[in-house]
Amino acid sequence: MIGNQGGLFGGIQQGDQSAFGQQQQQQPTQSGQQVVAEFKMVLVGDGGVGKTTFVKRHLTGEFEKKYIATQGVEVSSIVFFTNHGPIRFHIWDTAGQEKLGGLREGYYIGGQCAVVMFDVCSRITYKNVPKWYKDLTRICENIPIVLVGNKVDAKDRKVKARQITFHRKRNLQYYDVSLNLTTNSKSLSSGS
Ligand SMILES: Nc1nc2c(ncn2[C@@H]2O[C@H](COP(=O)(O)OP(=O)(O)O)[C@@H](O)[C@H]2O)c(=O)[nH]1
Ligand SMILES: [Mg+2]
Repeated sequence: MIGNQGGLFGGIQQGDQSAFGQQQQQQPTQSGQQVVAEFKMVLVGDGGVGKTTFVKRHLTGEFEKKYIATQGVEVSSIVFFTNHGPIRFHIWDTAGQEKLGGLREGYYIGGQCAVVMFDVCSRITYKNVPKWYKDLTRICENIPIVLVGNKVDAKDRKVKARQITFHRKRNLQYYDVSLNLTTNSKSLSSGS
């Protein structure tokens, strides 16, 4: 547990832009280091593409998970130790509402960075990327976004590398990844 009971998460409300902002008092990490920055990161993309797996994949270090019932959202706070010092990301993941259509505004509000994910084995999930991007940027106008094609370990890849062009138009970074722990493939966090 990170010692932020009632702190960062206690006062979250829809539209509360400052809930994760750098101006908030930052809680130290378990090892007592002061985090140098914290950010709300939102995960978007069709159901089944691997968003929740992405979160689970990063739960090896320091983290705290909170379910916000009113939003139907799971927020995992994960500290990444970088050259600039410890940075905490509050990663927002849906509880499956994306399968029913769009997400509520509150999911996006205050988002400071985002991952738009699709599954390279499912063409429809790539086809829906512009829709997710539009929903996201309608509310988060100018935030860093990475496009991620997941499941590159799978044998029946449907969306070929040359077909992935959306990021070029929008000037986004693109990563081909596998979040599958059983394969020793590329990892999003290492960016390799
Ligand atoms: N083969 C493969 N399966 C994956 C990978 N990442 C996630 N999955 C599987 O895809 C399914 C959906 O993943 P989940 O994280 O629940 O997707 P979400 O609906 O976007 O949160 C699960 O059965 C995962 O185990 C991957 O990199 N490779
Ligand atoms: Mg999920």
